[in-house]
Amino acid sequence: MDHEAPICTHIADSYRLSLPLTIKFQADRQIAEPVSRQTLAFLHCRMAMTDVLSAEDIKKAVGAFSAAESFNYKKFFEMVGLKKKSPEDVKKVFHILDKDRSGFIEEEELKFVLKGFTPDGRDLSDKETKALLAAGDKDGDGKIGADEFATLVAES
Ligand SMILES: [Ca+2]
Repeated sequence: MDHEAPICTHIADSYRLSLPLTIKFQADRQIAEPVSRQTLAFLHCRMAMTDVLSAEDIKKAVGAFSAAESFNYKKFFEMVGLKKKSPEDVKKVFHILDKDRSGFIEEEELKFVLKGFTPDGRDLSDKETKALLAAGDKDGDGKIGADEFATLVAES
């Protein structure tokens, strides 16, 4: 990976030969050159949660924890279908939740984790946010990295 590549280039790599997307993008932009890896990385960083998970599962899972202080990440990840997804899909979800593309899900992003799945999702309380951070932050740096997120999902 070259050092100027965006953090999610490794995701785009697996889509480099994704022809329909490439052609559609070129048609939209009326350009002839091949779409760069960076551009594809950008497009895939902008993926919607419903590109990875079913809208119905998301609705059910988010709905199940609509009551204050009821959030249970283990049940949520299972209900939303994330637990049975491939490591690549789990990484895509991680990157969608990493709104500022820092490469980590920070406490502020965790608070809005349900909104990351659907705009209807409620904000987590400070207590729920801290509990989720404590569960996911294995190395104690106060944020959740991609590997920590994968572990959190696997544990659920
Ligand atoms: Ca972040």
